[in-house]
Amino acid sequence: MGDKQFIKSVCKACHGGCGVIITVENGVVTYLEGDPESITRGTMCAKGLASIQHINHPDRLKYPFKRAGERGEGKWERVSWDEALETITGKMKELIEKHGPNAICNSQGTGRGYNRYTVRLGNSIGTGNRGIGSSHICYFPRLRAFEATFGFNRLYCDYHGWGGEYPKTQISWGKQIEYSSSDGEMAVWFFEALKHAKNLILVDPRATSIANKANLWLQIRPGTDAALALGMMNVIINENLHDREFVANWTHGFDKLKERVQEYPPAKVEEITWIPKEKIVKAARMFAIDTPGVIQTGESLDASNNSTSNGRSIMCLMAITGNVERPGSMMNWIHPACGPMAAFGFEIFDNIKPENIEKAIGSDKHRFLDYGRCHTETVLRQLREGNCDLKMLHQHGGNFLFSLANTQNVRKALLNLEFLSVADQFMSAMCEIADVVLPVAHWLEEEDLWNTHPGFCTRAVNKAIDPPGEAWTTPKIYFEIGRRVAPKFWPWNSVEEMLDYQLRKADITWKEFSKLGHLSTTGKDQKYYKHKTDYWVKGGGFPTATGKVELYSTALEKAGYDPLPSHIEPGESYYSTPEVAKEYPLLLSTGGRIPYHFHTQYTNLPWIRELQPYPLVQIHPDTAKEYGIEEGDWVWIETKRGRIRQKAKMFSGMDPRLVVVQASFCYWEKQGPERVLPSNANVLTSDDGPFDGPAGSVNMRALLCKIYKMEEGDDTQVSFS
Ligand SMILES: Nc1nc2c(c(=O)[nH]1)N[C@H]1C(S)=C(S)[C@@H](COP(=O)(O)OP(=O)(O)OC[C@H]3O[C@@H](n4cnc5c(=O)[nH]c(N)nc54)[C@H](O)[C@@H]3O)O[C@H]1N2
Ligand SMILES: Nc1nc2c(c(=O)[nH]1)N[C@H]1C(S)=C(S)[C@@H](COP(=O)(O)OP(=O)(O)OC[C@H]3O[C@@H](n4cnc5c(=O)[nH]c(N)nc54)[C@H](O)[C@@H]3O)O[C@H]1N2
Ligand code: SF4
Ligand SMILES: [Mo]
Repeated sequence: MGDKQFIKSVCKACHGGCGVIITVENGVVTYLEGDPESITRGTMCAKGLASIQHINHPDRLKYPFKRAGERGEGKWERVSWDEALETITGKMKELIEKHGPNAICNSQGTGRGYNRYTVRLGNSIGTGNRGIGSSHICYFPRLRAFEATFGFNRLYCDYHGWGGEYPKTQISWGKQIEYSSSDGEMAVWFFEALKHAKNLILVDPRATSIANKANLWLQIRPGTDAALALGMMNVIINENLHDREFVANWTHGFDKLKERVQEYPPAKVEEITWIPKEKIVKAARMFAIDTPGVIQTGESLDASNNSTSNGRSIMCLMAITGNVERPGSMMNWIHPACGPMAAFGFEIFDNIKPENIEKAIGSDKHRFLDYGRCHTETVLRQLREGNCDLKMLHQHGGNFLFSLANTQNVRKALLNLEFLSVADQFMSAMCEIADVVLPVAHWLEEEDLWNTHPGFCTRAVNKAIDPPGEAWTTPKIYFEIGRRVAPKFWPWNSVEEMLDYQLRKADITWKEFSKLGHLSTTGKDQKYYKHKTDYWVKGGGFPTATGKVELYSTALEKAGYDPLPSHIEPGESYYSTPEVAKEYPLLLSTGGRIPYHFHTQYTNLPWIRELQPYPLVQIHPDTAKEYGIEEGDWVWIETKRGRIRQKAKMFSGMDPRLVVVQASFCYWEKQGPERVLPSNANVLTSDDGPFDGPAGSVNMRALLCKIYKMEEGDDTQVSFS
């Protein structure tokens, strides 16, 4: 028998976080299992376990390629890493020389644990157009709302009981944590804490898989969350159920918020949200009385043209009930000694000249975008119109042909870039239209630091096997690009030195850390009630301009926006566009995570494909009957933008008017338009606004559509327009 090794690491097959033990036999990964000693207590999911099929997939990209024909023609020439990198960085230097750094955008898809490298590269180049992508519909609106309200960018649900108490009331608000384990809160922690909870309130248009555990389901009309939160605060404040001590000592603008919530009495909120007013009152009382409580918030709140108010109103609800920094409530975790690792990207932010930040495309209209970030839809429109200052995109993971609104328009825009380079593990649809493609290693093949969102834990990603062919790890690719284009900010002699640098404050080297596995601040080491100490402000308080939790946001006011949250109707709805509703009479929501896909990923892995071979659209049985549709029928879903087909899945746990399509379904086995278009939810979405004012978010979860059964033979060829 050959040798057998057990390596501890962290799964990154989603946003990541599960501790894993990898079995390697004779240089081959033969088994993956959860690490019972890790903070995720031995749990893993189908996506993570299917990583064995991912690493061995025959279609993995193994070498760098340069385009040999027209963009998107599919002709490639294999090149050396040197040539690929010189081509990319040569173009960067040429464009900086000619137009300045804002001509370059360096971006990524969803968070995969390497955000800090992406940020550092952008900052080291000095570009104000630091990133396009989906951050404005995913997480950033919430982060910015946290910042505006509390002065720091995140409060997390205290599911851990470290302060001696678990939440008594949990609200799951537009989030399926049980599937998504996202934004720093893992399903395993949520379920553990639920055992200790008295109440679970579900705020979701659908009865999700945890609905049977909830004592109250608020079946909300998509896109009306701010109205609900304001309505709940109306009840709480008018019934004097708010935490008077916390409000008096630690908040700013309570009187103004009190005035604002008078515009949202439960009867009116019922009309807006379609939730019976009795339930709104019941939820408000439950959350205010049965404390401590937590609210886990999800992406649906961000993918809305009212994203800032969605986030802010829920945060005000946390604050007026005193559910801040108290054991069992919402917590800002203390960072471990190696916190500076997360700052690796932002520590050189000053390298971007203020005038370049000011010129970030679209940031004049959406002034609450992340620092030095441009507005994606504005950039793409300018590119299509041929008048864009941005000329080059270097993209590391992510696939905008699936993730951004209005796929046909996105593709046209990307083709108008002067230069596009993409790093990926497969020849994705975005790689297909690139000039240079770089092959990337999988997490089982790399060494890196891993910081989970909550920031109380940093872990080591340890390499189990070599990458295929000439694929390189993510840190190595960034390091090699960085040192060529901005050597001052990438001064290390090796990747290992760069990892050591990130760990310097913890006084530990990468080699030592790799063996140790993690650095965490958990249990009694966590500090609660930090606002009562000198932690943020000497003498106590929160790090905002007023030193208080800003119910009334001075930052939003200064930027010229409404300082208080309010309801804004979705851009396309029965009420805002009744004329569109005549032709498109059903409500459309796109997205809602499923357990075994990660956006476009894993439909090419046999184990995963077997679990669900086709994309599924959820339709209420009454509606299906009306349209002559049966379980398993192929159905066309059509909006003003286009149409797609998915298979009907009967689902009675939602309003009969609602249709929910699966997002990001990729036919990896096909090429060109047949891979991208047939079932892609973003063929249906609009890139035309209205956008959220401060954050520029697009609505993905509240649109209008029509549906009809696909006749036999009607699976027409699709083409790029
Ligand atoms: N398995 C898996 N996990 C993932 C991902 C994945 O693709 N697959 N993606 C990752 C990423 S990038 C993200 S951002 C997260 C997202 O994960 P979550 O934030 O958990 O979001 P979703 O599951 O998309 O949606 C959660 C719920 O919102 C409901 N919903 C829809 N519209 C509304 C609305 O207007 N109001 C309210 N209150 N609810 C609404 C949906 O019915 C759904 O049940 O998941 C991450 N984790
Ligand atoms: N209609 C609609 N649209 C949505 C959503 C929705 O719910 N509805 N969700 C939105 C959200 S929340 C998000 S975050 C986006 C996600 O959208 P993206 O992040 O843009 O999309 P992904 O499909 O996750 O990108 C996957 C690509 O990254 C590659 N990849 C995977 N791992 C790595 C890696 O480690 N390194 C590199 N270089 N490449 C890698 C994969 O091979 C694949 O080609 O989609 C958004 N778009
Ligand atoms: S939830 Fe699944 S994919 Fe995500 S880190 Fe855990 S095992 Fe990996
Ligand atoms: Mo996301």
